[in-house]
Amino acid sequence: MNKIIHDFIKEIDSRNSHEPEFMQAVREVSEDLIPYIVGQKIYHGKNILMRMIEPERVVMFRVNWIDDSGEIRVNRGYRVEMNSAIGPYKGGLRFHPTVNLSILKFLAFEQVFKNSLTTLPMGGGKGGSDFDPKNKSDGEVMRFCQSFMTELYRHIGPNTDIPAGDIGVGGREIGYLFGQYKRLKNEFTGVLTGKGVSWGGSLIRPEATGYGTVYFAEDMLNHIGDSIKGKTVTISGSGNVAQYAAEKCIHLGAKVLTMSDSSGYVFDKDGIHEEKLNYIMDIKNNKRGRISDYIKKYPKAEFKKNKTPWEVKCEIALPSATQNELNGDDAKLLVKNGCICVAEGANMPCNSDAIKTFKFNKVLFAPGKASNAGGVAVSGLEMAQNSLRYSWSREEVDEKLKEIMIKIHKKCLKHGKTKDYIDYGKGANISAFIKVADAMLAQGVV
Ligand code: NDP
Ligand code: 2IT
Repeated sequence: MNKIIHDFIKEIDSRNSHEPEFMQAVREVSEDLIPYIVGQKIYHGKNILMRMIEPERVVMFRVNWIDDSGEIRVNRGYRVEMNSAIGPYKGGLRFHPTVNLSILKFLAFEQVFKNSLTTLPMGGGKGGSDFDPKNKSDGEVMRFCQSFMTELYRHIGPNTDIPAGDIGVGGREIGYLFGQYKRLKNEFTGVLTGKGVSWGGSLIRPEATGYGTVYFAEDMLNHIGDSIKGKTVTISGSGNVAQYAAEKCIHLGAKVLTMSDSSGYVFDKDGIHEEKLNYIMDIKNNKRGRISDYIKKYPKAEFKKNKTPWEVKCEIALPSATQNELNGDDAKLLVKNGCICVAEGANMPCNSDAIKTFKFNKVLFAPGKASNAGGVAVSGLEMAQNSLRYSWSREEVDEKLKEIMIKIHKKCLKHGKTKDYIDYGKGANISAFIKVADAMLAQGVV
């Protein structure tokens, strides 16, 4: 078996060796899937995984825009349309200076599996740009978004490809992107999700990824007769996912000890309670400031410059910032300090060594494609509401989100349960694969 996996990875690597994040995601999935596929007559010998690894289409384009000083700027835009077997391409847009094809292909590949797990009819895609929205004026962000959409609009549509937010793309950016799409097409459709509630957005969409991650952690703990209530939690990031993960932890009676950004983390041993979290939301969302501003208002807390939160003793860790932000040494420290549960709010935040450490030590570990699927799931519910020309209440959407997270948990159990451990990664990969592979087989070699 190891040889089959090795040869397969070697072949994929020969085509994608310059794409380390993409190869990392492919390797993790292949190690779970190849042993499964080999034992299944209907999938074996059909090159099905190879077909899933190759994007159906990638578009790359120039994005010119003019900054406030009148200078012409050039960025690169992308959309990776990975797989449309079970529905139109669906996935976020990331605006961050580190964005490149490797990162977007890894995100699009993971998205295919994640979207399959949600039970909703969505294929997978991802896009974005190396544009950095930090320290840009609203006018600059608007002009960039308009220029980006002026090319992207011809590749997307409410039944073709439906982008949403990700790092650096929140409500403001979705608004500017939607405005430009509507103007170019003269159509008011659900072509993007994460829209404002008064213009086609869904209640609970901003909260969905963070809430869903915590619901999933609670499902894992409930399964072993435990719960989040009273537990200590470390969270990384202080953006959309981290903020609402923190909010749900607080609602469920846990104590949130940390939040972070790319300059370091804050440690508040008294717990980041609701009022403190509101302050963080104001700093990050309205003032577009830094997490270090927290200690100006709460001087009893500490700011650890250029450090990550994993050195803080906790029972639950929710990495919710970015890929590969938690490595093998971090994982060892978390285990040593008594951490029993890790749910990924971000995409691939734990590197391969970290995952191995968690599995070896039988820590409950949820991969992002399962635990952070609540965001895209509510995007799917936003699409459904747009098609119905109707909107559901907060309670209705939250209830549907909870049900979806429970269903994902059950799917992971079905294929991930071993004698004394639940391998949520394997369970998620196999469950997600079956739905996509069956659809691909039914649709022929296309
Ligand atoms: P935001 O842009 O709202 O926030 C990102 C946060 O992560 C910020 O605190 C940011 O800090 C930090 N961060 C970004 N890059 C780095 C880095 N290289 N090192 C350290 N910290 C970093 O993004 P989201 O909260 O939406 O996304 C966070 C993660 O969750 C991503 O992995 C995304 O793919 C994933 N995700 C998002 C979903 C969504 O619905 N938004 C759905 C599912 C997953 P700083 O401000 O300093 O850059
Ligand atoms: O990674 C993700 O799932 C997202 N950024 C959300 C995608 C979406 O279409 O809502």
